[in-house]
Amino acid sequence: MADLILALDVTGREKALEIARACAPYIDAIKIGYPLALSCGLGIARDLARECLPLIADFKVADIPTTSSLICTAAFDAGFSAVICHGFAGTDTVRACVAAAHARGGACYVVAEMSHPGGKEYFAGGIPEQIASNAMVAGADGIIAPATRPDRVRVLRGIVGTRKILSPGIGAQGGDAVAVAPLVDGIIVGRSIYDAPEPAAAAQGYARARAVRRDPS
Ligand code: O7M
Repeated sequence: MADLILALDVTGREKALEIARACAPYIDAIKIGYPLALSCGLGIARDLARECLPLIADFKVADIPTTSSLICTAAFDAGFSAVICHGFAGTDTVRACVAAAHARGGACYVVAEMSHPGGKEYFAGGIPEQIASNAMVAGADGIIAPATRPDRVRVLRGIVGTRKILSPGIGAQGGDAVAVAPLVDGIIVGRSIYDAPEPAAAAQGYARARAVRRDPS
């Protein structure tokens, strides 16, 4: 079973709350990134708390350890239950993010490889494998790996074992939910839900992928 995570990349408070409310019965978590947080402020986490779903702060933190820790702590203090950081900033930065997360009973996920075409430019040549491996050493709860490249998800699964893989790139970026869901712990879907004529119906459709059984390999 893979969770369905809604990437709520809209830029208005009322629109965000309306979509979250409509989709809540079909999703397992909401991921909030810069578009919503910068347009509405971190207080949006308190507003969304009424849906009683885990809130993931996707700030792709990638600074020196001290600054990264401060960013993560601000996210947890605002009501988020997980943060996402980049792995390329180094293992010390990842350790700082993990420590900030675990100090508040939260989780930290590390971007190991990106889903867009340009993601192949620098997330290549063994770097994603190294990032994933370092994330495990740093105690991260899981990684982010691209639904647009299931073969790469399989390779990274070999490194992270039973720790979580959350996978974006479904729908609008071309990734297939049914193909990727058996490989991961969470599928991340944004535009194909929030830009749909009926977001709730779209979320309900993607929720079917949650029932796909995990690939035993
Ligand atoms: O379904 P979409 O394409 O509208 O949205 C995908 C979401 O996943 C969006 O919030 C992106 O910022 C995010 N994402 C990627 O699309 N690709 C990546 O490689 C990594 C992420 C991500 O979530 O990183 C944490």
